[in-house]
Amino acid sequence: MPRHISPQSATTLLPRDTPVQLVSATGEHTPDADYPAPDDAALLSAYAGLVSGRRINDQCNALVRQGRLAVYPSSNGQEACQIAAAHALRDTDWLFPTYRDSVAIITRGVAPAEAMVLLRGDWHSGYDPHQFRVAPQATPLATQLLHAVGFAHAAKLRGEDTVVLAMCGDGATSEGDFHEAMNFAAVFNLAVVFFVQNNEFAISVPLSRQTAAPSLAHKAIGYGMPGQRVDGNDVAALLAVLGEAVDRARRGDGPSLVEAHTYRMLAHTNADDDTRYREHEAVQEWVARDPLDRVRALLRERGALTDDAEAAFAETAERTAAELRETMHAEPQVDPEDLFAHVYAERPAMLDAQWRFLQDELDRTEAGA
Ligand SMILES: Cc1ncc(C[n+]2csc(CCOP(=O)(O)OP(=O)(O)O)c2C)c(N)n1
Ligand SMILES: [Mg+2]
Repeated sequence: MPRHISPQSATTLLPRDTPVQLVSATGEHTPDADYPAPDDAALLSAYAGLVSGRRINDQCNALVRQGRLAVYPSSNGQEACQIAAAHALRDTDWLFPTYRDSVAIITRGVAPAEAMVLLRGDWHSGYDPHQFRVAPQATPLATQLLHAVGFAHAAKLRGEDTVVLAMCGDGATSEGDFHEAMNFAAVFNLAVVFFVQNNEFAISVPLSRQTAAPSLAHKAIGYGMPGQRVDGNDVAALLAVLGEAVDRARRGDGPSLVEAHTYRMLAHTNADDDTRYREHEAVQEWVARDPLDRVRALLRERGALTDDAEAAFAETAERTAAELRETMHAEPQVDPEDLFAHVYAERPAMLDAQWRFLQDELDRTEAGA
């Protein structure tokens, strides 16, 4: 039997025509009937996170140039998305991040140096996912969305009230895995929030070559879940919209899709030259929409952000960066046998032969040294 849905109820799944915004680019509060603004305490805590997040991004870019990190996909300009994703969740919830979401992971409690282990090329994950309830950062696009959905399905079968927030980029929405994850989550009514950071680029491919949909949030209705658009540089709006999506999931009302409109201020990674595919002026336009400036302006105007608090936030950020620097400048202690560990429960003969070959090489190098 075809399912009959009234046009009115289908419409409730559609996103707004314009992204939800609670704080303008110049720092004025713009009230919204559907999304109450977070209180000043929540905004202050978010602002502290933004200051640290920006500092971590800057530090990691420097570490790449110093040869201490192999690669760094920066979230510079996207820090509001990073902080809001972490703050929207309870400790018992789970985050499924991408390679660009280091700041969100660190905001969840992972030590910065541990979060950088993947990007230094030492291990697939430098932290214990179960300790922080953060899945390993995924590099193959959109694969983490399927893991997230499977995880939420398991949580539901166990009767847990865990909410899973799964992050991806605009480009990742073109992957089959995105489609499968959205469909499965909706059909099984799972507690998943799909959080798309639309930073307008997938390396050099602009959004206009990625989709013909009116917005990425419009994709949600096709799966039978609500989609919403939010200003991705407005941490207040992000907290409100993501908070609502998380509450909905926890109530048992199923998954939803949140698209944050933001911008990648730097190249894709240090290995990319963005001057080959975008104009400097286009990037400059986003400087005025910086996520730190607007919430700072709002909190200063209200007297909620004092000079002392600003100094304390900056000091914390500086200390975090210094600790990260120190740890990353120490030579990592690596064991070559780690290359073979954790691949198979029992090492097959072929891999064992390779290990013995390497061992022989190492022995001879040591003997010759
Ligand atoms: C399955 C897969 N195909 C291709 C790539 C190569 N790749 C790495 S990042 C990237 C662009 C992703 O863009 P987007 O999803 O918008 O995320 P952003 O990097 O902008 O955060 C591509 C194509 C990959 N990692 N995985
Ligand atoms: Mg992108």
